Formats: sequence, structure tokens, C-alpha cells
Amino acid sequence: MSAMLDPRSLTVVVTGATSGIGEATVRRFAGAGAQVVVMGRRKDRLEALRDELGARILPVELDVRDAAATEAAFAGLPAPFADYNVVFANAGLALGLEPSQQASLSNWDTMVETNINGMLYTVRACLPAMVARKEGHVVLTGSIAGEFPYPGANVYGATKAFVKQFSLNLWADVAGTGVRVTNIEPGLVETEFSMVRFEGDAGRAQKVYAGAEPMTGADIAEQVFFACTLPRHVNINRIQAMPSRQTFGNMTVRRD
Ligand code: NDP
Ligand code: 8X3
Repeated sequence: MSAMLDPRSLTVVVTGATSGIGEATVRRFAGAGAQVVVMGRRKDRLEALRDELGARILPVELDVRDAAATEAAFAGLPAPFADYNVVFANAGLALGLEPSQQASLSNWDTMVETNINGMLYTVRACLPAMVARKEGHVVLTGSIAGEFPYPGANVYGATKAFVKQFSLNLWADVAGTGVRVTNIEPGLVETEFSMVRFEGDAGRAQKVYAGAEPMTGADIAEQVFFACTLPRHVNINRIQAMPSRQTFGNMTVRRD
């Protein structure tokens, strides 16, 4: 096998960098000497990362639901960050766990706008430059929810199924250009995800992880780091990982 890539040669852009999987990935790459552009809406957290990790971090405030702002954020990156070669389109969220007949249409809109549209805006904003440079890596955050159904996952799971198929189609487009594509599909990871899903209900959020030995953001960051530092002739199409205590639901028959 050829040598692994030197992370110090990487400039990584992370959306959803202000917490959870994104923040852990920032720390993993920055700790290995990469330069990292950190994107998210919470400016204070972006600046705290820069203050803690130093000048190799560039904070860029961005709501990925805004196509023009996303385009401008990438186009406006200063040297040396402008020559990014990894983009982790990770920003996303679930809102609610109600069955479809009760779910909030506004929550559905927000999930589609963030997990699908925001991800697409991010990819479209970075892809032409990476293809032109003949070097790059797009990493998407899918989910096991894009593969396996569960009650209440309705639109959230469907957005992640979109990510799954889009990642494969994206790879079909760019294979051979020097740009790689990887879909990271985690199961249960303890982050702020459940606090967001349950609108700040900490008790309900904690129950999701209690006794489950969930994965951590750092566990997922390690997978992203692995995929991105493999020699350039290797493309990891997808990484699906669960906590050792998580598995699939059984088929269910409702007899009432
Ligand atoms: P967190 O809630 O901890 O992090 C979500 C990140 O997304 C935050 O940094 C948030 O930043 C950002 N974000 C949300 N909406 C927007 C927006 N409109 N514009 C820009 N950034 C946004 O959760 P996770 O780390 O768990 O989630 C990261 C990704 O992982 C998501 O795509 C999620 O669906 C996926 N995932 C999570 C799993 C889990 O069990 N935790 C499992 C499988 C997938 P800010 O609010 O500052 O904008
Ligand atoms: C997050 C994983 O199983 O909570 O995407 O939907 S799950």
C-alpha cells in the first residue's frame, strides 16, 4: 500500500463544526496538523475553537440553508484556506419523533432545507474548484436512519436516504477526477443531536443514550480521518458504524 496522506498537507472545511461529530472532527484534524475552516451558525463557538486551537483554525459563520451565503463562504476563503482539499458536509439535524400523521410540517421543512438542500449547496459550492484542482474529498454525514426505518424517523430518515444515494451518484460523477466521496453513516452518537431533536428536553435526550454505551463524536471523527488520509487511489464509499449494543429492529406485525 502507498503511504497514508500527511494530515499536515490537508486543509479541511467542516460544516456543523460547533458541536458533536463536526467539532470532534475539527479537533482530530487540527490535532494532527491540518488547517481547518470551521463553519456553523453559532459564532461564539466557532471563535472559541479558533481561540483554543490557534491560527490554523478559520471560523466562518454560515447557515447552510442559504445557497448564496454558502457559495460566498467558499468563494471568499482567504489563502491558504482557499485551497481546501477535504470538505465535510456534516451540518444536519432531526426535529421531533412523532409519527407522520402528527409531525410538524415546519420541522419537516427545516430537516429537508438543512440535511438535503444545505448539504447540496455545500457540495455545489466546493466541487468545481476541487475538480479543477484535480484533488479533493467530499465527506457527507448520512446515518443508519437512511438505511433502516424506525417509528418517528419519517422525514429525518428520508433525508439521510437522500444523502446515501446522492453520495453514490456524486461518486459516479467524479470518479477519476481526483476527487473522492465518502458517506459516513453512524448509528447512535452522543452529541447535542437529541437535545435538538427534543427541543431542549434534557431528560428525554439523556434517555436516548442511557445504558447504550453510545459512540462519541471522536469515534466518528476517527472514521472520517481514516477515510481522508488513505492513499489517493483508495476511495471509501461508505462507513456504517453502530455502538456495540445497537442493532436492527425486528419486523413487526400489529395485530390489534
Ligand atoms: P449536533 O447537534 O451536536 O451538531 C449538529 C451541527 O450541525 C451543529 O454544529 C450545528 O451548528 C450544525 N447545524 C445545524 N443546522 C445548521 C444550519 N442550518 N447551518 C449550519 N450548521 C447547522 O449533532 P451531531 O454532531 O450528532 O450531528 C452532525 C450530523 O451527524 C448531522 O447531520 C446528523 O444528522 C448526523 N448524525 C448524527 C447521529 C447521532 O446519533 N448523533 C447519527 C447519525 C448521523 P449550529 O447550530 O451552530 O449552526
Ligand atoms: C441519528 C441516528 O438512529 O438516532 O442519525 O436516527 S438515529
